[in-house]
Amino acid sequence: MPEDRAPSRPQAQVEPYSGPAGGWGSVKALENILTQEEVLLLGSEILLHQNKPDGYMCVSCSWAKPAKPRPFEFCENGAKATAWEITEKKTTPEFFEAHTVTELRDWSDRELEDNGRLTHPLRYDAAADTYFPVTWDDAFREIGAELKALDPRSVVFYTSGRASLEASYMYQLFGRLYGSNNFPDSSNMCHESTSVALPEVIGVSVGTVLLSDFEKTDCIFSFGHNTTTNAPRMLHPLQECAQRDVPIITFNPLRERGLERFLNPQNPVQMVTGSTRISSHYHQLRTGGDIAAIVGICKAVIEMDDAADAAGKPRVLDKGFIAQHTLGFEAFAEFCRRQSWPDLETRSGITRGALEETAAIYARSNAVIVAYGMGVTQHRHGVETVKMLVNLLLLRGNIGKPGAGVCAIRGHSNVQGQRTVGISEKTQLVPLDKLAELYEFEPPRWDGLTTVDACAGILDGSVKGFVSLGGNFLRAVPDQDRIAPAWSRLRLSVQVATKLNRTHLVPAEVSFLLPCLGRIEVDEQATGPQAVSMEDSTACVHGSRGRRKPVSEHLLSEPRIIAGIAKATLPANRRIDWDAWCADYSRVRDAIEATYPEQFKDFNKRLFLPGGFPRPLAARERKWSTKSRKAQFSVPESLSEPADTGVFTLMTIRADGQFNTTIYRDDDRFRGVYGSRRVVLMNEADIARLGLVAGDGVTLTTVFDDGIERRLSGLQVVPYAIPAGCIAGYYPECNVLIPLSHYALGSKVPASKGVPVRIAPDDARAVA
Ligand SMILES: Nc1nc2c(c(=O)[nH]1)N[C@H]1C(S)=C(S)[C@@H](COP(=O)(O)OP(=O)(O)OC[C@H]3O[C@@H](n4cnc5c(=O)[nH]c(N)nc54)[C@H](O)[C@@H]3O)O[C@H]1N2
Ligand SMILES: Nc1nc2c(c(=O)[nH]1)N[C@H]1C(S)=C(S)[C@@H](COP(=O)(O)OP(=O)(O)OC[C@H]3O[C@@H](n4cnc5c(=O)[nH]c(N)nc54)[C@H](O)[C@@H]3O)O[C@H]1N2
Ligand SMILES: [Mo]
Repeated sequence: MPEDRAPSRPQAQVEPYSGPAGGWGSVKALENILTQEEVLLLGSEILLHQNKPDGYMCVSCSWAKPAKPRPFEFCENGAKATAWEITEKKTTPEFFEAHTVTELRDWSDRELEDNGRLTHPLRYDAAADTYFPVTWDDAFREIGAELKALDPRSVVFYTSGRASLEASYMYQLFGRLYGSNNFPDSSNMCHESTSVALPEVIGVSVGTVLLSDFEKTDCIFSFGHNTTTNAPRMLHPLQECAQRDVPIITFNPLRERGLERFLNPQNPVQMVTGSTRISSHYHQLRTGGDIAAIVGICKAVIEMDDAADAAGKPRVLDKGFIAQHTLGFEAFAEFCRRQSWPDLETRSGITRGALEETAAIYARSNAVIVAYGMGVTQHRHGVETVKMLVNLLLLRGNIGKPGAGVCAIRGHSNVQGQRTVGISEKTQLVPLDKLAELYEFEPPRWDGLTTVDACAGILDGSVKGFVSLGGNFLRAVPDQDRIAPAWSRLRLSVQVATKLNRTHLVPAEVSFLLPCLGRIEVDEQATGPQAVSMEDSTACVHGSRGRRKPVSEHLLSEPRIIAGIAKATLPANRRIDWDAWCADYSRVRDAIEATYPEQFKDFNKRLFLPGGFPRPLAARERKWSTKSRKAQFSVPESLSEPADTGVFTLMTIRADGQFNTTIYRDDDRFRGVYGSRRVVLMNEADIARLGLVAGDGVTLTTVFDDGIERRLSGLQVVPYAIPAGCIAGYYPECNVLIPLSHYALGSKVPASKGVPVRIAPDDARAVA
């Protein structure tokens, strides 16, 4: 993968951020982005409809949308995402006439997307090395012919988590009618560790809490999520909890600003009276130290219970719940009792005292929520860590009661919903029999490719066609330097997108770039303007209606594009009228309801229910759809990854100025890093020990035993409050360092938060 424009890279300016998250800084940042995207007046009006019943659902994160929204139910980052989508800037055919694809590869990720919305369907021309406009009919015809010539097993249908339930359902149906279960999506790089762990232990694949549980909880744990930047609207319920003196106990190697203090920029009183502390306790654990920390807390709780039992006092554990609802408690309790405190302290980086204090708070709380993000799922032991969080909750019956439960904070705004309506490579998660019955066909029964498998297939040549419903695959995956060259040997690449990104600049033999409507745009079809729907992190489903005039008259909606390709590829099926579905999306919702009658009961009627309608989840009712029909305690196989001397654990994270591979600005305001993303955040003592000083350029080299050298140079050292031995850099710049086979066991989520690396100065002085 060619690097971002390398020469004259600006030095990062470092100015530690002392304000709260939100506040006046937020107001200013919002002004900046609206101006930058040239949408000042219109943008502000549009924003009033964000996350409102009968408005449109934000294209940024998947945090729950309340039934009684605030006057402005959006955050700074949601507004940035809106401005980015409804920008006046355009990437037109004239633009491609003026720039070859080779030339564009020298542009940075930010420059590419900031050039504006794609306006015409395009086909790559190798002789001219650029994209030329093509009619939609020609594009569909040629894509259909290409797909028909390929073996369905060799074609991958990737989805980034933004497409609606309607588009996603049509996409998976089309793929299965074609003969493939290759449906990796961004979830495979994200919360798949959750989707693998939770079904095994509590029988559902998603978190169990509802927004209303935050009103009833009396203790919240937060593990590995940067709420400030990545789900800022969640700071509102957290703030309300903090104001009720609910302990919020955070485990994160970095001190994330919004988890410390928050000032609601929409509350005029607060803007004057000042910010609220969010976390009551903040534990900067070692990266990858979560299992050890959770086992430590569980050990202390179990030993408190042992002591209470011996003294004839009231029990600390919810013995009734454990007996009635769970299996495996004794083995887990024995495991915890056996662990030594010094070992748990070393592995977690947290003192016994702090873990015992946490256990005491847990033990006196009646309803506990555990919330978590990528700091948990993107590790070699990510699946096990999720199971440990469940163990902690099960000890006191904290699942299936008001104010308690698992809160898996998902990423993309509809990534959870896509999995719900059949975007999955795992056949056991898809009602194939039902699809077979409804559409009178025999769906493929083999498990498809995950994202990692798809990359491996691109490398070994077994994947020949790649259709992408959104996303920036080549930039989001690990080992990009290896996968991008192999990608150009693909026969077919079809990219449905809103903006130009790096994946589009690595053409296959036949490449199409198909521009689609964004969610904020009016989606006018034969029966009038259409609504779509999505599912948030709390499994509530919301309708969404675009408001903005489409940026170009040549755009098609995602359902229309999918239908166009489907019609050109598949024989007619009397049970599916693609045109009728496109004319009226409520018919697609009827089809979703027919496929999932319990989950989507009265789908069309409930589409715009304020707050969304919750999908029924068995675990919320203390019904366990696990193999044993009980909630399952589990014993971890390992407490942490072994660390060799001189090897650092690199986490690759998001800055405030980005949405995944979309870079709005080269700043990370809350971490105080401005003007460059080519930095590595390091502990001061480590910097001194390596003989470095702040501002030095360093090279990171991955320590991985597969004979492949992975290195990244020109990273500027920034001293930061992070535990010794742990460092942080930005995604996607650091993805070249992540080996494809370094992933979470069980889920294959790339272990992007636990990459073993060595550090050397750029001038190659040897460093011990
Ligand atoms: N504005 C904005 N919003 C977004 C996104 C965005 O890029 N920008 N992306 C969206 C997507 S797809 C997703 S998945 C989410 C991602 O949201 P997050 O889950 O917050 O993802 P990251 O930014 O990668 O940050 C991971 C956090 O985990 C911490 N961490 C790292 N390693 C460990 C560890 O070993 N243990 C613990 N306890 N903590 C650790 C890091 O310090 C950091 O605070 O956000 C979504 N929302
Ligand atoms: N090192 C490292 N790697 C990571 C991560 C990490 O933390 N560290 N995080 C992982 C995670 S959690 C995720 S979710 C993935 C994200 O991976 P992806 O979902 O593949 O990437 P995005 O950057 O979200 O995709 C951005 C592109 O989507 C297109 N787009 C935007 N809106 C729309 C739309 O409405 N429709 C269509 N069709 N296209 C649209 C635009 O063209 C834009 O360029 O990255 C993963 N990669
Ligand atoms: Mo994600």
